Amino acid sequence: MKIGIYGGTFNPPHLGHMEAARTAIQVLGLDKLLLIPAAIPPHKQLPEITPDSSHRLAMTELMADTMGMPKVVEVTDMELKREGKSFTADTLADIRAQYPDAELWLMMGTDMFLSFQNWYKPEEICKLAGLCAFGRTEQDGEEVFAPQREFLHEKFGAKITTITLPGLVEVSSTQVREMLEQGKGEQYLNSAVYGHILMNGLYGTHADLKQLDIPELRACSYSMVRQKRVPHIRGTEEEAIRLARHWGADETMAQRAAILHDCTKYLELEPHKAICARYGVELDELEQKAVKLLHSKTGACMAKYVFGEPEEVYDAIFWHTTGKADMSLLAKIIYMADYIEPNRDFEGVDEMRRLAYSDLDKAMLMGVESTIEDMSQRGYPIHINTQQACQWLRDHGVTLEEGMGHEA
Ligand code: DGI
Ligand code: FE
Ligand code: FE
Repeated sequence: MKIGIYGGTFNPPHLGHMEAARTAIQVLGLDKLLLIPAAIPPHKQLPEITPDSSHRLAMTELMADTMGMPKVVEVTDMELKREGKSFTADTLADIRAQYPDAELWLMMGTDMFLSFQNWYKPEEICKLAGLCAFGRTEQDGEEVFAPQREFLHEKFGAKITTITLPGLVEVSSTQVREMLEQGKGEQYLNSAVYGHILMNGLYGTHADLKQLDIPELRACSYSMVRQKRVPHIRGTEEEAIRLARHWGADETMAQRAAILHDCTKYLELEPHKAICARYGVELDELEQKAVKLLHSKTGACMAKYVFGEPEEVYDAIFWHTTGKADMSLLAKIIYMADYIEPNRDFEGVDEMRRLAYSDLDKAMLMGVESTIEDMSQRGYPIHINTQQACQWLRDHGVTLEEGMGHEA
């Protein structure tokens, strides 16, 4: 097993880090890459604007999640937990103890590689791991690296490999921090990382969360969810805009509701309950225990109270999971967009897509009936609002023609 070790302050983690990580996995053929946010780096003081280490850990996790390789890329808080100065020699000893037979590779940038002899216990590091230095360009690589490689090999018996990062994102964390303070720098960050920074006002950003533009709102939403859900949220956004345009609803409200509709999807039961209690959302017996029914309510609360969205957006998000009797046009659009967005794939989805653009209420009935059928098959209780959504449509003369596998 080959393990890469990539430490740093990740202050903040940016696209350059991600690219280095990706390239290392590929070039070295790593089975695992450990990203290790450092507590206090031995070689420098952290700048004053540095956020709490829990934020650096959270942002590094968001970056790792964005890479979409959960079995390979792992973030560890071992250095943060250890406290005090983070010495690589200690970290490597811990990793070695955990993986006695693994081949370890320590990743570092050019500067670190060129001053390696001044590190704490360099000979010990070389006994535990190979050194993987990444340079910016081919030329800068060989000319500078070759003598140092020879020197470290002679002095410490270092095993060294150098990789060049072809399209390296030319930016440092220092530059990113400076840009963030001036309200820029978004293009050097993963969207979710940028959202985490905005939501917590890190690095001197003073974004008014109630006045965010669309890219900022997306970033905030993505920072709250697992990154594998982002394509679904993006698809729902596109579908909601199309449906709003088609049916004459407010496109911007539809778009913003869709962006936020699942933003609390990964909260645990307790935080859901806390948000509902705080904003006065009462929960019935089923909702008290069915965590899947809560994200629409807490997502609506976030939209209204954190992001300042209007009542219509709150309402559309609030009802997107169960539906209800007599829904607003915007609520129907969000409900359907969630159901038929381009990433959805289930039996009957094409028929539902056709209906959504020809007869919205029929599409709603088909959606609600499919949910009821699906829940029944799994033995889950049908929420009263789901039942009432269905009943209301039928009471208002909505039917599904025969021959579609649904009763009229
Ligand atoms: O959040 P999404 O996955 O995009 O979609 P959604 O908001 O429609 O949530 C779907 C989940 O909600 C799914 O796990 C089933 C659950 N659900 C929807 N209606 C009912 C329900 N669960 C129960 N028990 N009863 C319902 O009526
Ligand atoms: Fe949802
Ligand atoms: Fe959804």
